[in-house]
Amino acid sequence: MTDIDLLAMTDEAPGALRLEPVPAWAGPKEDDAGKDGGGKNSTETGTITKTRPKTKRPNLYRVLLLNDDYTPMEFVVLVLQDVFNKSREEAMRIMLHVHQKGVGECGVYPYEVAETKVTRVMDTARKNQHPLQCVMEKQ
Ligand code: TYC
Repeated sequence: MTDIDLLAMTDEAPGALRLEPVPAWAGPKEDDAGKDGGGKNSTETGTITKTRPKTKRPNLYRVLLLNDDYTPMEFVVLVLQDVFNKSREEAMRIMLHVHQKGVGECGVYPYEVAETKVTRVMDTARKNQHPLQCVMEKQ
């Protein structure tokens, strides 16, 4: 895949910076030009470029915890505090939600951040021999 293909696939929104060539006919008027006037005897050469603010929204992923019958509630609360930086109260609320509903959201992050958090949860659960499951889904 070429860079052009990748560019075409990018989901852009207002705000980001992007350099775009401006055709000669769309360039500055004589009044706007540099100190030589930019008129028909102008010595200015080169491509005129203009910046336009653009932002790229990152693709976001929800990180979800799944309920099971064996992982201790306290372990889930500690994971939520440690991996997802939740307060004790918020961690308790999320854990109870997952316990009662079967699934619950721990946070929404760009792809690589979400992936790292899922890995951290799964690694710590496995090390402690708990069946806790954590998944991510595109928002
Ligand atoms: N259901 C578990 C229990 O009763 C607690 C639990 C909550 C497990 C949330 C996993 O994602 C989970 N010990």
